[in-house]
Amino acid sequence: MIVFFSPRLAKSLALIACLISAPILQAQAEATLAEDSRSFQSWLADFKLRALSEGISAATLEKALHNLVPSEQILQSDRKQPEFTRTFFQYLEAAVSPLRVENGKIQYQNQRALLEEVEQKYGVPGAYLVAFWGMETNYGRFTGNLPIIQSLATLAYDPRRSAFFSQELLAALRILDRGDVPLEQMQGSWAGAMGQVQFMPSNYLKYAIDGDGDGKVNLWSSVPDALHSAGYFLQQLGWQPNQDWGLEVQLPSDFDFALADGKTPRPLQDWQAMGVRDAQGKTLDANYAQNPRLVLPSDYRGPAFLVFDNFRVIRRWNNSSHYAIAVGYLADQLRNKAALSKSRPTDDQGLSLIEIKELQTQLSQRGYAVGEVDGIIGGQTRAAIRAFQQQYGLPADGYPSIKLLNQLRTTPSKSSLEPS
Ligand SMILES: [Ca+2]
Repeated sequence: MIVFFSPRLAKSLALIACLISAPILQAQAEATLAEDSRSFQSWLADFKLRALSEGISAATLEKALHNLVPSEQILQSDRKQPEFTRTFFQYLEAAVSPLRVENGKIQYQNQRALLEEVEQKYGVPGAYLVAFWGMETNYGRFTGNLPIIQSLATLAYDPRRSAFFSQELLAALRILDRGDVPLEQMQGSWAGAMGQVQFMPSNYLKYAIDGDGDGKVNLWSSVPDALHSAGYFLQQLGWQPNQDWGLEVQLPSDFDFALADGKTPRPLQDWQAMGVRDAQGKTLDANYAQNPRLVLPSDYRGPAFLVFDNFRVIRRWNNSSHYAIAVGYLADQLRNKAALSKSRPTDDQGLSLIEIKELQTQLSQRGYAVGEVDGIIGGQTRAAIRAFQQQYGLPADGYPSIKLLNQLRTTPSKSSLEPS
């Protein structure tokens, strides 16, 4: 059973109780609210003991946890499931907007000396550092304004992922204890990501660097600290110097789109033999990384990318292939590389949660294994879509679309094909 902290429910119960003048109900509602806060306070008391035993000073705990109450806003953010999925093009247009490219070019120029210093040290080219910085906080313009200690304490108290967030809360307290940043400045995202490159507290402890040499690691106010930290973090995640993230390629019209699974590395000459060319239609450069994977983030009409090891490094920072393409593409734009060769199709539209569930149900009813009908497009759902497309002679891009859903709706299901 999930114990759900819900002051709003308690408040509405109290309101209903007042309206119908039922003193008993009201007393019960107030009791629930009091119980919620008592159980948070008793959880917090235990947590303080643990933090003390792990070496965090009493003074820091006293200051940081004083008068702390859980935040309902944080719990709601944690439980929110998006109603609509964004397509690759919708995502990319927001993530790599002309304004973000323009501001990125200014930073790429302004921070040149610092970026060269960081590249020398950690092997990560400046354009990528600026791209991460832009993706995470719009070059430090928006680092999040929620108090980190309250967010993490709420999520650590909530049973859902308590162990993970308790560790992050301990790490955040350790950062305060070290004196890197004052409590008032320690603000960030609802999930606890902090500063100009949005590090979680445990990564802050492990990877954040004092880039400006003032003796403190402050990822909010120091750009040198933020960019040195991003460089060191990427190096530790396995960044390959002298290698790009990937590149846009052209596929022949009879290409087997099922090969674009984003997972299977193949020798460069194999892709070449299958007719894969660079976006300008030229032979693949033999200097590219040797065993790239093929990614098709939109449908078969959209752009295709051969991606290298650094693509996987970017996904270790944030495990999303849309994010990884956006970082790589933004870095390319900062270096004045070519824009994408494909533009957004007019019928490009993300599916709603309900439509994805229907898609999964329709596939499942036709004998294609989708796993759980959960409204999430994962590997199994994509494989089921490909199998359906292959059976009906459609390009097997594994891409969930309204068109595909309509095709499924008009395809007889297995049960209706069987003789009654
Ligand atoms: Ca510093």
